[in-house]
Amino acid sequence: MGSPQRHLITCALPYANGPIHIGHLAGCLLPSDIYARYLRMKGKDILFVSGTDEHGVPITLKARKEHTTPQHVVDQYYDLIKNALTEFGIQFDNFSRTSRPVHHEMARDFFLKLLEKGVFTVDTTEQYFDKEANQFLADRYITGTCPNCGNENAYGDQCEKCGTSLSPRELINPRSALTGNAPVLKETKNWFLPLDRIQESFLNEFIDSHKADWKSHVYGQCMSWLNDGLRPRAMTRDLDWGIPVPVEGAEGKVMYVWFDAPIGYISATKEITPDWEKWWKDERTELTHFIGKDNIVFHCLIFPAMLHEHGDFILPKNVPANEFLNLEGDKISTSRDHAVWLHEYLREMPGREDELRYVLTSISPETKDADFSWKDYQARVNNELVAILGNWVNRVVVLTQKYFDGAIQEYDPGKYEEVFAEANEYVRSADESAENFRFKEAQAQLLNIARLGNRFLQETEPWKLIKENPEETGTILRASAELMLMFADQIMPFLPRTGERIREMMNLSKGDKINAGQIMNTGELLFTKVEDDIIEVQLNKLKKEEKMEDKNEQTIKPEIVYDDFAKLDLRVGTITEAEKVEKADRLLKLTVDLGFEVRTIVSGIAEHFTPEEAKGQHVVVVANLAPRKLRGIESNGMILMAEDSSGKLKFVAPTGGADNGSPVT
Ligand code: B3M
Ligand code: ZN
Repeated sequence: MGSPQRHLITCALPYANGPIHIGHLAGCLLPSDIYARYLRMKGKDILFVSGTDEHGVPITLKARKEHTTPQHVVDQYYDLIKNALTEFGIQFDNFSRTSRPVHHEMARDFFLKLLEKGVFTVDTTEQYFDKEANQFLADRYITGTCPNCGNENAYGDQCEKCGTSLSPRELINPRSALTGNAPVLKETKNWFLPLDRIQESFLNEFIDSHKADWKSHVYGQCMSWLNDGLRPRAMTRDLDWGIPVPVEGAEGKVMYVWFDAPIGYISATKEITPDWEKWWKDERTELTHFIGKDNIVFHCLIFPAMLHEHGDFILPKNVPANEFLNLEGDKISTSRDHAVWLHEYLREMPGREDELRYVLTSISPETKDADFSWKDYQARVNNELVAILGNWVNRVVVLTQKYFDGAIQEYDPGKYEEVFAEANEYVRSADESAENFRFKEAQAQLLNIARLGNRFLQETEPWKLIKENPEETGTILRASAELMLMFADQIMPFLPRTGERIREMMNLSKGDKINAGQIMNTGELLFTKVEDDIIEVQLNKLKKEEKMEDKNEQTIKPEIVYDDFAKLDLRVGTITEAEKVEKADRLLKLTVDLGFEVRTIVSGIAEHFTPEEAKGQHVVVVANLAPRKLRGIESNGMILMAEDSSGKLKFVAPTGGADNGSPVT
């Protein structure tokens, strides 16, 4: 096989339906970034891609919950996610979006190729349907009791409690996530990937060939799927959000989100290089997918099946999935807001990016679930980063300043052979670990260089030696500086800011070596202690979130500035006419008097108000919202509503009244 010429590294595409939390970071974002940085550092030709997953039910459900459009949801979260990841130092070559034209085109071509090759089977089956919402209930639109563990809130595609992958028909007591109603069965036609056939012709052998080189939990999960026997899986859905299925007879259908999303890795590559085919079609590319364990089936079985059947593309060489990260002994949960959100961490603990990287790698759930706790975070930062690493670097800098005005001295490297041999051994073993995706081990090995550095100072005692032998003191500090530089360069993939800052302290640009006479900058502390109050604040936040749990399921939307608010033109109005919209159970067509003009507004409030109840109501209207067609009717604005704890909507109106057309400021 020979060694690979280039490395293509992918990280699972987070859904653009919420911000990033530490679970995402520990699951795949951080390990993929470390691996990419590591290979880059070794001078390999690499490409590191990811992006947001902008289709699928998670997006539309979120939009529904926030009374907004899926487009608005994905636009908002793409920016939030991308900014947070950049600030945190995840260094993608491309962080794309599956809503981009390049991706739609790529997914369409992929689908058509499979169609042309006769890969799909077409089948009409009965699927759950919500009569009231007039919609098929795919994946997460349906909830019910898990047949495996009894969790009453399992989804139609998966039980998040026990991790079992499900199909809607397996749920006990199914309910629509839209209305809560019991669904009915209705026939619909779909395009299936015949995984049963592909298992025999390809997947059994493919997985078997990775028995030795894949993580055992990854291989084990694949084998358990294969032992159960794969079944055909629908690659199309009756939904209105996603990539339209480019086939006659499939009008109104979109691609299954798990069909299009992994193709996003290919699109993200094509988007940034005309040379994209060499990355995807040449066997000398080594493809590695970083994911969390809930994505194993899609990356180890379904996507490889798609790639194999397509025929033009390479297959993943490894899929080093991580297990789950818990928080304070409890599952991370978005709906309960039991999470540490990256954008909040960056705001509340500025300058501490590398600390979080360090801790998350130290506890990385590489082979089993792990727990993040703030007390442990504090202990690791204070006892390891501050006491071992920070202290060592500070001592070397301060002593060099004190005895030599910062000038690094001449030395005879041969004299410290043993010390350097030990440090080299840590580097060698860290490399070996990193190459095998054991980043926790690798980082620990590198920290041993700092331990060695401290020990070296402790044993040679330059603060005593300076009186009788300044020359030797200088060579000890020089050897220490060399060790520090070695550490700075090797730690870069793990703690990039720290590596850079050590070089800055030594006044060395990237790639520079130390020369005698080189002047170090005056030191600044690399790390500061995490005091109890910082930790208390974080712990209280989690407690508060739990108390508020029932009352407030939603997280506050990302912060805006006054100018964002000032863009809204809010006006008081009166509903003068209201009627039902035909064949749309949720919609009312309203005529609203704004004083200076009369508007038609279509509003999704029909489940909450009869036309009679709506008529005569005072309301607040977003008057400058771009017009939008709903069921063929142009809607000019939006009515503000408040949702009470039972989910019932109420009109928002000025108490005491105000004239139609009055601005709301
Ligand atoms: N959007 C699912 C997840 O966040 C997901 C991954 C897609 S990778 C192609 O679990
Ligand atoms: Zn379950």
